[in-house]
Amino acid sequence: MKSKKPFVLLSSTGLFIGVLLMILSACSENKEAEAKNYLGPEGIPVSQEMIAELTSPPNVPGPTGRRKAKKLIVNMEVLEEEGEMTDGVKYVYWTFGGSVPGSFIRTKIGDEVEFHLKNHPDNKLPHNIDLHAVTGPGGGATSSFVAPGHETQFSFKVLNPGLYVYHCATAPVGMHIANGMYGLILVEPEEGLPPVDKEYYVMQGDFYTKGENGDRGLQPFDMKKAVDEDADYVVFNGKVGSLTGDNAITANVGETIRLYVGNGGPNLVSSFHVIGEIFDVVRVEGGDLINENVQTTLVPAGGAAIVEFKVDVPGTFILVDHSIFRAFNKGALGMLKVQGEENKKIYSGKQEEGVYQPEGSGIQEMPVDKGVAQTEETAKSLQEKMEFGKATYMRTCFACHQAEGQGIPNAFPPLAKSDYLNADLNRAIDIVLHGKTGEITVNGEKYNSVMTKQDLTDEEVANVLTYIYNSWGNSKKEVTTSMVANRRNTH
Ligand code: HEC
Ligand SMILES: [Cu+2]
Repeated sequence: MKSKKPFVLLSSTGLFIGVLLMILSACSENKEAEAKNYLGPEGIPVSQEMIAELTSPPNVPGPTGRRKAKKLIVNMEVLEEEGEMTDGVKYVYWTFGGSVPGSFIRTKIGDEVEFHLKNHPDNKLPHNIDLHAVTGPGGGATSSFVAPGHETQFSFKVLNPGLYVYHCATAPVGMHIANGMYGLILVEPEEGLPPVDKEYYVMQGDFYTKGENGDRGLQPFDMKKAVDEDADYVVFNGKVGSLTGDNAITANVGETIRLYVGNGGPNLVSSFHVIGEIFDVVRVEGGDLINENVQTTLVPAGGAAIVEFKVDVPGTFILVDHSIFRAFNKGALGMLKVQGEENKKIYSGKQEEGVYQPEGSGIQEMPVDKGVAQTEETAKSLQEKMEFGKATYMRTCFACHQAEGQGIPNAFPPLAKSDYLNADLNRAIDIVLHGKTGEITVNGEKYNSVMTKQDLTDEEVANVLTYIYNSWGNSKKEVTTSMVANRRNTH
């Protein structure tokens, strides 16, 4: 509901007037100002150094207000951690700063950001970061690639105001994003955004699990469903219920709210809507364009929007992706709880909290347990072994050794045309059964890393190795279940 016209200072207009005044007053101003107007944001000088405040969702760091551009140090740590998608459903999230979405970064136009990306030593995979607010190749991705136990550093100057997505861009990119590696970085205009009473950070993401929605236990990522865009969960802030019940965001009647809404995807576009509210202002796609009096705004995958509204009456307002099955059946539902005096003129009703959650928190009852299945049958022909082996590979080995067995330089050795693999079949079986540490040389390149023990049945090991040996130019050996059982019992 609208109270007053939002005041908007288009920074380009401001700049234009600034330039005009400069010309009229016929120079003699200080050199800094001249450089700035001549070069645009690139010329904005930075004073002092400052450590960026980073917040986890739904919190947002304090406004930059009227502060000058600074050298802003961002310390971001990548953590791979098990978390809960919903009651009884576990998922291993890959995160920027330990949360999904990752820590919110708030900058001001002209800031020189010195970005430190740390990959925790307990992590299994290399990562990097592509910030859409960066002007430069890969948005920082190539400069920030970092292996577990290492740290990288790069800098950039923020030149364009707006709300931007950042995400991991390490291959397979879709998988890193699907596991939660995204967040928002805000670049405030010189004069700052107009003040509001409450600001919150909400980011949508779609998740793909081996089991169906609600299947219990630790659910691995499902590549096939991700490729097919067949999401099991569509959620705000990383999990079902992150913004409902006690986790709801709050406000008081009469306050103005600003939501920084992002969409990490990887696949789905969000039709963002707040049930019972009208956005007084939408900063469309997080840019300079302002739309007013909007019911639902599109937030593209890898994009954002800023929505602002005043709350006039108390009650629970439901945040949804208005592709509505996602809200009621897959988790894309949050709550804004507003307290205060009723205003019968604006709304007369009879209100019921939670009225919009008739089907619970996004979990549908699934009568049969499909948790296991899949590899229970026994493969008979070589072709079947290849098929089952490929499924195991895509589920278990693929994250490190990559889709075509090509590996990742300096991190994961190739399985394609691997001289190490082809030289000794029993050794390969042992590696899959027990893991591997210490230096090895594969195709002339040295690796000294850790492959954890893979929790697979003898048949799964036989099938996955048969698949690998019969793919990508390897030596076409067939591995049987009894060969694996024999190694397991004797080594
Ligand atoms: C978490 C990452 C990771 C996963 C998952 C993983 N590996 Fe590995 N793998 C490695 C690393 C790292 C090495 C090298 C270990 C070393 O340096 O001693 C390796 C080495 C190997 C080797 C020997 C080197 C070569 O290139 O021939 C084989 C064979 C192998 N892995 C097979 C598999 C199979 C099969 C799977 C799935 C069942 C799998 N790995 C899952 C990380 C992984
Ligand atoms: Cu990553």
